[in-house]
Amino acid sequence: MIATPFALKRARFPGAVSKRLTRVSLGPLLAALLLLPACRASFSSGSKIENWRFAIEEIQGSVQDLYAQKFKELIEKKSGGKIKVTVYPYGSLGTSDQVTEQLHLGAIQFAMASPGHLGKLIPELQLFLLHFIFSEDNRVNEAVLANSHALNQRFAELYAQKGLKLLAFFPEGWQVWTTRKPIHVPDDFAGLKMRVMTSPMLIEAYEAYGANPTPLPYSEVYSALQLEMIDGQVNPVFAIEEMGFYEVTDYLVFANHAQFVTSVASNPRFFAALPPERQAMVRDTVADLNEYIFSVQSEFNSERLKTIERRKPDIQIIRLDEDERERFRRASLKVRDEYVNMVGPTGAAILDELLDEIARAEDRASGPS
Ligand code: 6CS
Repeated sequence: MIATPFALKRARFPGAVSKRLTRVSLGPLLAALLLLPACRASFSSGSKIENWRFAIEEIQGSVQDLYAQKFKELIEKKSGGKIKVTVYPYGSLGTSDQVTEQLHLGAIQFAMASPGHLGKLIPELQLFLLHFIFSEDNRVNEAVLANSHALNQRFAELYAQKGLKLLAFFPEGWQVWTTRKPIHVPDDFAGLKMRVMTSPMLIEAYEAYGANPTPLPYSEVYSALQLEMIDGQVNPVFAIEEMGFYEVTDYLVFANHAQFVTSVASNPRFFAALPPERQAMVRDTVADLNEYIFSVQSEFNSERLKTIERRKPDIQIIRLDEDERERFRRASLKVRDEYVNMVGPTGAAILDELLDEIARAEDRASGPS
């Protein structure tokens, strides 16, 4: 395999046994898949059927899974059965970085790629990892993510430069801290080993609060919590429930400091070779999925909080008040400067444009209807 910037040194915990890892056992299909020609055609009753592979970064039943399953249903229907979409849940093809690499190489045609990991390859993407950027009104965020020029046009170019085709961004819910101690102000993070995704900006984001951030792939988080090699982690509620992180934590802390945002991407050579009507079919399908996936994440995040409370009645839920949030917001501001230093003028311009778009979307949302 060629050397690419996707290579990631993974922290390991020898001997760690986790039931979560059995759900996300890594890589068994990987080698076989890479041997298959991309987009293999098969014959059924004399008609040619194209196979499209779609890898996600989450397990079955997750927000990303529902997205990919709906994409599959719509594409298979719209193509009159001439296209078959196979969805690969997290673990079947490896970590997020490995999935991105397979997309880049053309072994798969579609994948989810979250800025929390993809920011290593496209540093500007790390603006999604800055805190207190997005609106507190998630409907505003949904509209901005779907329509933003800063995000959809400017990032399309940056993805293309790295051999990826950006199709869409969508939110998966508020990031929630899970910890073994209460958190109310930045000082409460002092020395806390917080697992973060693997993009470097997240290290800066949590160092700003005095924490000791520890990047790890998703598949290793449960065991690391269980073995107390980390003190906490951060993810939306639906993921905290389905990955079982709540089982090995005492506090869920809601600061509404950041949305978990992901992107849907395709292989550019595959996409460019599609006939125009199929390209349009993919674009229309992705556009149609915005509203659907927003409802899914919203419902999952509220329903699964109830599930967590039912299964673990002694879990402590902390919702930061406005004064507490303001202390975190102030502590986070210097990370915006670090972002600009890290990514340079293109990223700075995208950030400025995005902040302006969010402010205008908030004005529209609060204005007379
Ligand atoms: O924490 C992570 O690494 C993962 N979290 C979610 C909710 N989706 C994918 C991502 O890789």
